Amino acid sequence: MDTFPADFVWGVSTSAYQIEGAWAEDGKGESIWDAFVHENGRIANGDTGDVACDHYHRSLEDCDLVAELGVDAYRFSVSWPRWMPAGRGRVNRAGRDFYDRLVDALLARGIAPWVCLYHWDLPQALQEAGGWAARDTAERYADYAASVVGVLGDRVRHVALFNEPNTTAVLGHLLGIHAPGVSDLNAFVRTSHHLNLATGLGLARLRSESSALELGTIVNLQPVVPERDTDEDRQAAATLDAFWNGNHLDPLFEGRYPELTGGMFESVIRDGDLDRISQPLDWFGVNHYTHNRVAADPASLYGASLVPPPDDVQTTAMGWEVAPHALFDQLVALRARLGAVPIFVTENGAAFREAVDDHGDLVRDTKRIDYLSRYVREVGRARAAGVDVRGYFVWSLLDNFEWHEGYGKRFGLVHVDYETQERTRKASFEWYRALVATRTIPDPVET
Ligand code: IFM
Repeated sequence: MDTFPADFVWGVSTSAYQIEGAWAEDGKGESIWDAFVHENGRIANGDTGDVACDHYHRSLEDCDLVAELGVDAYRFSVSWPRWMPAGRGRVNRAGRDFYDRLVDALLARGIAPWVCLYHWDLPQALQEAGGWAARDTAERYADYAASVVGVLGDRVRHVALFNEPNTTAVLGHLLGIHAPGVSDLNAFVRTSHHLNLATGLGLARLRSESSALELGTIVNLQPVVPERDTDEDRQAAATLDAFWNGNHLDPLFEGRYPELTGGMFESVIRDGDLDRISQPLDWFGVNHYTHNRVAADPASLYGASLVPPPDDVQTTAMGWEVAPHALFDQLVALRARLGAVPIFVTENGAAFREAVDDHGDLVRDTKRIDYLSRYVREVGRARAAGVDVRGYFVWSLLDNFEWHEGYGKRFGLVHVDYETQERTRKASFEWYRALVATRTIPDPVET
């Protein structure tokens, strides 16, 4: 179970806004994240992604790091406003060329580029026209997707339509802690549906452009666990599960919304939408970090509140419980839902407090190695149990801008000094390199 076959895909993931910087350079349009981070009080420590890891200017150096890791694949996202500044119409040549060069640089190093078309940075111009709450944004997305694939599709095989539509819907439109900072049930419902619709419209459009593409999409899936064995807590868990997981899984794979939330969508679904959404996928991506404990809470929106893990349970710097078995449970549960669609774990990783040592040559991130070893082992266990998991991507290559948490939370295999932009490999980088080279989970004590 600790050894994986030669064709299992090992990778690392990043996203445009979290690493690129160059937020207003070379004709790039403003994104909702650019606008959001420049509002006072939105982001911890007043951080912004204006510079981030300066990847826009250092992409070749970063491709060298990916090559040194020896991974098979690198998943990055295209910034919609860098590609198409107004969200529609004119393509920004400099932005297009940046991604064109990135793809070539990866291929030249023997790394398969996995392109994600949307990792949360909607063009601000489209937000001003209604954002995801407006149906038209789904149509604009399909045009943008076709534009990217029209340029990169001759060299890229794996394309992800979305990264975590559920995070955009819940954190961005219900809780208001992510861009565009909206907290409104109606906007949430419309956004959720239009993100699903955009997935379906995008899939249909890209299929009509090319039959060589492997098209998939990615949802952040965290099992929801009732805190107590009571009807109330079980109901609370089922409701949160529908809001977080089901609202994006069920329409895709079953052509319907979950029973517990379905009523909310009646006013926004148009005839034929559920057929438009439930297009066949070539693969499905799971981003997974933890599970959530919940208790009934009639005063809260979903009738459920998150319960912190018990004191004796290990948590990451995000406060997320380290619960590797939840990944196994998640993958096994997905098998029944997805049928024959292969699964890739497109994100898994952890932020821990750590420091570059005195010599500045390595970050001894033993907790991350332990976390990754335990989670990868669960992937092996799921495969042994018959789940068709074909790859695993660590989040993330570099420490980066962790959304409303700013730069304080470091997920990278590579430490980034944000003052100097110096990259320092962590012990987990060496550990992952050994895993990829041998296809076998290394013994953590040897690293
Ligand atoms: O950093 C994020 C990423 O952008 C999406 N998935 C979860 C990660 C950790 O929070």
